[in-house]
Amino acid sequence: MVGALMQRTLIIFKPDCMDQRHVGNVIDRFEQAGFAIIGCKMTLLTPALLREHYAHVADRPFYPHLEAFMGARPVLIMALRGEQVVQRVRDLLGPTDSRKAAKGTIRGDFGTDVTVNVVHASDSEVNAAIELARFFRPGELYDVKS
Ligand code: IDP
Ligand code: MG
Repeated sequence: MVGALMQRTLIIFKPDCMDQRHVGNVIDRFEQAGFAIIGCKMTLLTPALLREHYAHVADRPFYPHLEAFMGARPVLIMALRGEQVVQRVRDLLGPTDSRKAAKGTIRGDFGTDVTVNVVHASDSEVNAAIELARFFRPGELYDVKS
């Protein structure tokens, strides 16, 4: 499609999403929106990796709680590709605080609070590139056309 803005974004299915088995529901929403899965792995996020990934909040009082939550169990990490996928996934998630997220959004339907909020998604195209490089080697992403 001429002029279509194809992008990639980085998704983390957070420990609450894994424990409560909402992964399938969340992937279904991404697939229904037309996004393609171009990479996937499962990993236990280390304190060092979390401090890097969450550097923008690492000096906030809640950071130790966030690090403990995100490192509590192995999680699925996924790369998605699609038109305007960065902002459109953020729209599907809703705001950071699940309690303020509208019903029909992923956080509004499955989230608990401001920390325990189901899914991480990159917030800009620049950060998506940085985050994808943090979690995937180039050969681990498959830029399928569909
Ligand atoms: P985002 O995930 O909606 O992009 P960020 O501001 O990037 O939100 O914060 C990263 C993560 O840190 C959030 O998803 C949430 O888990 C946690 N977090 C953000 N703000 C707070 C807070 O005020 N209290 C507790 N945890 C927070
Ligand atoms: Mg963020």
